[in-house]
Amino acid sequence: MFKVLRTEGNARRGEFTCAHGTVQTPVFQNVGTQGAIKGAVSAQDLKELGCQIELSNTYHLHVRPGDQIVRAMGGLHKFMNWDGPILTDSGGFQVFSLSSLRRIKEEGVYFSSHVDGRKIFMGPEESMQIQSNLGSDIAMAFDECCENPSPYEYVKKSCERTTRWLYRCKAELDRLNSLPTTVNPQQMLFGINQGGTYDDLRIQHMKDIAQLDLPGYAIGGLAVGESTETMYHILDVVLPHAPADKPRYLMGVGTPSNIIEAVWRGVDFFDCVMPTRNARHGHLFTWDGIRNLNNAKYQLDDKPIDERCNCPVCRTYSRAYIRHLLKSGEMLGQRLTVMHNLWFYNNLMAEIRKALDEGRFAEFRAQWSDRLSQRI
Ligand code: PRF
Ligand code: ZN
Repeated sequence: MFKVLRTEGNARRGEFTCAHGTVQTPVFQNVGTQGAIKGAVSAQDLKELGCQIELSNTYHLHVRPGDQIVRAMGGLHKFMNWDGPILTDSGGFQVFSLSSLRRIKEEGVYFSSHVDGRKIFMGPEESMQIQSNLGSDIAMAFDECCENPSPYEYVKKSCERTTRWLYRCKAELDRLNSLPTTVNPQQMLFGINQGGTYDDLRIQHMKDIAQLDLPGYAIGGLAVGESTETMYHILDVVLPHAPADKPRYLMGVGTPSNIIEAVWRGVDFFDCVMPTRNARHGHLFTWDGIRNLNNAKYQLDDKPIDERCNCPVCRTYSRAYIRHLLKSGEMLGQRLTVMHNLWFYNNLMAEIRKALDEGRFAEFRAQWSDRLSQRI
C-alpha cells in the first residue's frame, strides 16, 4: 500500500506499507546481494545505519546456497536475521550481466552459473518460484535489460516479450501466494519499464504494464551505458505515464546527485552498489563531496571522514586511522568505510524527505545536487 503524503512539483513524499513494516519514501534500499552487505556489515548494523529496506538477489541466492535451503530455514528474513522489508531483484538483470553463454527465448533464459558453470534455465515462473521461496516483501518482475544503445527493432521486440513475461509473473505469483505453505503470502509484484533510450517505446511499454494495476513500478534499463542527460530525459518522458498512486523505483541508481535529480522528477525508491563498492576502495561520500582516503594528505589527519556526519564511524575514528586500515588490507577498514557510506545514503534520503516535508526541496536540490558529486 502506497500513500503520497505531500508533493513538490513532480517530487513526492510518501509512505509504503508491506508485510514487514512501513517505509518512508523517497528511500534508498541497502544492497545485500547474497543476503549480506559487502564489507562485513550485519543486518543488526543496518538498523543502526538508518536502513529501512534491504535488497537481495534472486539469481545469487538461487545459485548459492539455493532458494530451497533459504525456504527450509524459514525464508530470507529469518535466514539473515532482518525483520524489516526486503525487496528481491528478479534475476533477469544479473543473468544478463554475470553469466556466460546465455540464450534468450520466449520461455526464458538459458545460461551457465557464474559459480560452477552449471546450466540453468530461468523464466518468469522460475523467478517467481525462487522469490516466493525467499519470501521477500517485494518481488521484481522477470525482465530483459538491454544495454544502451541497442537497435530500435531489438528493444521493441524485447519490451514486448518483457510485457508477456510480466503477465506470466503475475499469474504465477498469484498462484504461489494462494498456496497454504507459502513463506510470505503477502508478497507483492513490481513491474519493470524498459524501452532503452527510445521515448515512444518507453511510453508504450509503461502504458502496457500499467494495465496490470500492480502495487509498484520500476524504471529499468537505465544507467546501462547512456549519458546522465539521456537518463534524466527518459525519466522526464516516462514518469508522467507511470500510475501516480503507485511507488516508482529507479533500479541501480546512483550517485547522490542522480538521486536528488530523480526524486525531483518523481522517483520514490532507489538502490545502488555505489556506497558499498566505493567505500571498499576508499571513496567516501560526504556533504562536501567525494573524499578519496587513499590520498597521502590524510596520513596525519585526525578529523572524521565527514565533519557534518553523526555516524558511529565519524563519532569515533580519524581519517588517518581508517586510511591506515585500508592500506594494510585490514577488514575493519572496509567495514568502517561501508558503514559511513551507507549511513550517508540513508541520511541523505532522510534530509530529502525533511526538505519535502517542509516544502523546500527545490532549495535543497539547488544547494546540494552538484556539490555532493564533486571530488575533494
Ligand atoms: N532490471 C532488473 N534489475 C536491474 C535493472 C534492470 O533493468 C537495472 C538497470 N539499471 C539494475 N537492476 N531486473
Ligand atoms: Zn560518517
